[in-house]
Amino acid sequence: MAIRTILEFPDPRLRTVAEPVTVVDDEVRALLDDMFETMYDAAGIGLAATQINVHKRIVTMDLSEENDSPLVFINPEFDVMDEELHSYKEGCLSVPEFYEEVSRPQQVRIRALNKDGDAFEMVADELLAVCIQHEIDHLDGKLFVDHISTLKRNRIRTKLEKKHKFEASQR
Ligand code: QAP
Ligand code: CO
Repeated sequence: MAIRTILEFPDPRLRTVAEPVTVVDDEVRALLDDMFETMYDAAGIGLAATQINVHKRIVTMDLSEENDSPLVFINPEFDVMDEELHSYKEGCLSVPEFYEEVSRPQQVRIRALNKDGDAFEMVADELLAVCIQHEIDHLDGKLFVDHISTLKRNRIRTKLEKKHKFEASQR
């Protein structure tokens, strides 16, 4: 198991569209272990493989306080069940320290494969609905900042670019 580096906005690699997983094998399960280790280490509730520069359609999540309820979504898809939009102040491990309101459909039906490669479906609302839509966005090369104003997005880009330059100068 290993903690992987999380890419940060505006890294262009976050714009890669991820490929579907064809077989859920031990290599995928080893990647899932690294994703959970990386997500828990960073105190995240959701991580898409895209964020660790692996362009496969894999998402890990744990919405529990105790970090004892790991969820795996391989090749996840969703249908909107309730068109009504709900706004949530979102964050992202790839956009550290920035949080903005994003509106998304409040109820979705998720279809995915589990870590054994078996298909499952679940109806999601509240935080799970927000999180799966946010993570599927990552697999499609999108970020929550794409849902806010250009002005706000550009401010965040400038601040993170400054932080990255500073971090590079300290190495
Ligand atoms: C995506 O986000 C999400 O800025 C998961 O300094 C966000 O785990 C789903 C995090 C909102 C639903 C609602 C962000 C940790 C974690 C930060 C995360 C930070 C430390 C974000
Ligand atoms: Co994110």
